[in-house]
Amino acid sequence: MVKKTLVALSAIALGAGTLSACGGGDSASGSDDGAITMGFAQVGAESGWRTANSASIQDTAEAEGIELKFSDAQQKQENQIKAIRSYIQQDVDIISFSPVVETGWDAVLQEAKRAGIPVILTDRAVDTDDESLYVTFLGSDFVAEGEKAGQWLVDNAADSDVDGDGDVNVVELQGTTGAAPAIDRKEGFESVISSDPSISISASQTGDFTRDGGKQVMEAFLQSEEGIDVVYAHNDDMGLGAIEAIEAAGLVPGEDIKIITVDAVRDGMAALAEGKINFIVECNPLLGPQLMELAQQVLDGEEVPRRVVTEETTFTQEQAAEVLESREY
Ligand code: GZL
Ligand code: ZN
Repeated sequence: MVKKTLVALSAIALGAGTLSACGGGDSASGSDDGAITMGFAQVGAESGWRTANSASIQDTAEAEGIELKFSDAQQKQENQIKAIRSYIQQDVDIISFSPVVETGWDAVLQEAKRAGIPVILTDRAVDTDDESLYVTFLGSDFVAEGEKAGQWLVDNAADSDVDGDGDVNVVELQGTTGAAPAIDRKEGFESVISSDPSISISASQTGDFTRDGGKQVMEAFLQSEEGIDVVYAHNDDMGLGAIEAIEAAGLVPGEDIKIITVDAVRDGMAALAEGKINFIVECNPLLGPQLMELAQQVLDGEEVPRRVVTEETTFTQEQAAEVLESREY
């Protein structure tokens, strides 16, 4: 009860502009030293992006003196739901998570709401009609990422018709089925390539955002598909798996088959710099600083935007070679 009253008071006090920034003992926190306690339910450790994302969250919490309870769901929704329930039991001040898939969250988010614990979504979105179930969503615009990938292909269609048959034949390695980045990156990519009738997706299958998944699906595509010109992988890790399959088939990745990926993690950028990938759309995993700042603002009763979109760009092979040494992840 104490927490709710404090949050309510801080919101009122803020209105009068008198409350100092919380954290100095007058914060709405469950722990006695005034530090914020956050429960974070992470998707898993499936990719280089996820590793960098987890490090950013953990490092920032430590630097900010935020007590972080952190769990890895091995990409299983039921494990994330269990973790969120345990945070509710432990009466943390705030809950944050990256929903592995878009649907199936209303029940557990209702429980957090009834417990008076605010929720911040990071990275991936949920598909819900009840907007009151979370305070804000911090993450990338995945549709825009797909559009950027599609635009590069439209701009480079002639060079991408590797077999010269007049058609640009794309095979697609999709991310985790039902995940916001997989749904949206597909939507954005298709919306842009539809402007060029010579470009089409001849096969599309999930590789679950992992290297092994990308390798296995690409091996199957190399058996089943004739005249593959381009691979569009929803993340670098599946693209790197596809490179292994392409090389095992005696083909040269980046030349015999063009490769477009999303993330721009170090291993992807190294492959781009050496010419095995042709274009990467960045998806920034370093959400820790913005997440902890939003958490502080929410617990101080401040208004926060409903949606905070992360800044990110794209890379060609030349640009990757220039920035590789200075990349943070
Ligand atoms: C995107 C993130 C995706 C990455 C993948 O924000 O959810 O999940 O693109 C990761 O590498 O597995
Ligand atoms: Zn072709």
